[in-house]
Amino acid sequence: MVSSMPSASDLLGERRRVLVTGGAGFIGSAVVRRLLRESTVTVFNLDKMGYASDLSSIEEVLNELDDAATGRHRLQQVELSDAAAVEAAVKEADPDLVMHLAAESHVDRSISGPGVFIESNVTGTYNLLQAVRGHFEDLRAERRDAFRMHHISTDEVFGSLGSEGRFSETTPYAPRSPYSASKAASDHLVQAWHHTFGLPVVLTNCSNNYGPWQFPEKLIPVVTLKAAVGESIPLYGDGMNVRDWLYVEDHVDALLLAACKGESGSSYCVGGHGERTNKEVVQAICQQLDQSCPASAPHTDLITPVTDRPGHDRRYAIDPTRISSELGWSPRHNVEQGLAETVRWYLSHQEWCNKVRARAGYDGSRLGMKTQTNAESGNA
Ligand code: NAD
Ligand code: TDX
Repeated sequence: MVSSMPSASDLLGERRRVLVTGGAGFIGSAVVRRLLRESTVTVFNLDKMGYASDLSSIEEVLNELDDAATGRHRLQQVELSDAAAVEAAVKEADPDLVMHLAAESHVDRSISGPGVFIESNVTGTYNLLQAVRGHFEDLRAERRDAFRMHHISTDEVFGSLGSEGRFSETTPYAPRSPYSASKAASDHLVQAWHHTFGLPVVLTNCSNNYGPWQFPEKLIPVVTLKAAVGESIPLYGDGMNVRDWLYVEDHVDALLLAACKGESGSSYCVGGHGERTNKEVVQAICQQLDQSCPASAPHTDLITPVTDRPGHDRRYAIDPTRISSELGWSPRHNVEQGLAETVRWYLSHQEWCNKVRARAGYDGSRLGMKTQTNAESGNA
């Protein structure tokens, strides 16, 4: 670890109780692991335990730590669209800090079935804001001063870039998928609760994360797992769409800094100067597989251009100047190292991938080509 990144314990200071929503998901579980390893706070993990949820990584950490750590992780299986359940969970957690990561997160699924994105990301965030606002207003003065609600969002709220420019905190919102529109709506709700009700909030908008324990439906795990078994690798459109890749642990660094040191009412853009075309990412994975599991033909032969994602954003890129200069954040992994580690991890955790895919009833096939209508989703 670089010396400039303080430990979670140093950052949290006097805060003893942290409510993490979505703590059974990819990024949320990385936050929970860090809090358990690097501090003695009690973590309330509010998650509906949906298709992308899994607690194996947290259980591994609890097994490494002493018995007392087990009591520091409290799962609250709660659906955010249930206002009464959310209110009860916030009361039980009695948090000094809320880190709100729970959301439906896969763009392709938001095309096939947008309804759950509105329920979870918009209504869910509204219910959480109302419950947290009630909690904040009841806090004693000394806890109120340090209290923050940190809303974790995405660069996709800013829309699609051409070949030039980068998103920053002043970029106008222009979401273009059901997922990004639902996240943009939640960002606006969070800002409104700050301005109207005085709730102390911090927002972060991050670029594409990658790393271990991601539900295998997104680009890097999908490509690695398909290439490993010789299946064709679906590359959407011309493969020249650009994403700004950030290793998940670097995102956790940024989240802890923003949650604990960020200025109330502010937002911070997070990205690691990791711009790559999808084609470059896929080719790099194939080259690594050529070395670690050589086949009769190069793995790049498996790359298959497929029909583009509807409304596919062309390019995302983040200017992280603000979080770097104000909070001292910088990424600790470059894409080459991080990607190589991640590919090795998926190759050695294929059993876990098979388990979570089977539990979710997901066979790895293409998502997001057919839009669900009201009649199909039961809203007619
Ligand atoms: P994920 O899909 O892996 O995990 C999300 C978790 O939230 C799941 O465990 C799920 O069960 C839970 N959840 C969803 N809806 C819920 C509801 N209604 N009630 C309770 N729990 C619910 O997602 P992730 O990749 O870990 O993303 C976490 C957050 O970070 C999201 O808010 C996402 O928008 C944001 N984000 C993700 C990325 C990325 O590249 N993955 C980048 C930037 C921002
Ligand atoms: O099989 C695939 N083939 C392919 O070409 C898949 C799954 C994806 N793609 C392309 C689409 C995108 O241009 O790869 C790129 C990355 O796709 P995803 O992994 O689905 O991520 P993206 O749509 O960019 O969104 C991600 O980053 C921002 C997360 O899922 C969001 O939660 C986050 O907010």
